[in-house]
Amino acid sequence: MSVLLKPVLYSYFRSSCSWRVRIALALKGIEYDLVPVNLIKDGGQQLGSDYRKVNPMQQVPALTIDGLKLSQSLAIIQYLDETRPTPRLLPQDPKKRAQVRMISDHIVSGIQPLQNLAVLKQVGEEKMVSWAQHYITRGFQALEQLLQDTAGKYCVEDEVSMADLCLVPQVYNAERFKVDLTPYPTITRINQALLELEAFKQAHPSRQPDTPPEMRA
Ligand SMILES: N[C@@H](CCC(=O)N[C@@H](CS)C(=O)NCC(=O)O)C(=O)O
Repeated sequence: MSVLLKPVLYSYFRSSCSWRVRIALALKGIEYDLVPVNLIKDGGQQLGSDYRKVNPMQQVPALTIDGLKLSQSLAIIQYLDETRPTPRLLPQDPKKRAQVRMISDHIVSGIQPLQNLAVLKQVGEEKMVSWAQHYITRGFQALEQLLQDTAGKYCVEDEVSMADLCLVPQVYNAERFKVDLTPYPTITRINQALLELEAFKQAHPSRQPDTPPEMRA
């Protein structure tokens, strides 16, 4: 029965983790309903008891689909790819697939968690920006180097992959924290190429149902 219901994505317009999943849904042409979870309003709607039932970790995104309740953006993207394989987001070739996972994990485990809202709150207002800049810079220096071995038009050769879904939102975060991107020409080039694609435009924070009017494009 539940398989017939439309998927529901719990998302915040500016959340990079939600954005990864929105791109996957757009690329695969999967229709869904969106439930906005405002990470700032009311002290953070992700922290409320209702949302805790959806994702006990109190983070977005979460996706209900095929009778499942999933959190963790990479688990969601990989489930979508295994059940709705067109277009593929993980290459068939194990070597390329390993590179896609390496870059995805590099961003998702090695950079983003260090500038997550809950972490920045602990770091404190005064040090927040320099902290985020430090870890994004450290991660981007390594990423720029990794991409020398893997990149074509996109992160891994010329097919859009899960790694690209992680890259674009992370660059957006870097720009928000005013990280100088000039030392990363490969990251910048790939980001620009991806932002030209319709699915990336549709999933952009400036075009979400919960985007505030002043941030709409
Ligand atoms: N590993 C998780 C991370 C999720 C995550 O960090 N979500 C952020 C937004 S991008 C969040 O909900 N933060 C809320 C908070 O820190 O209170 C994933 O990939 O889905």
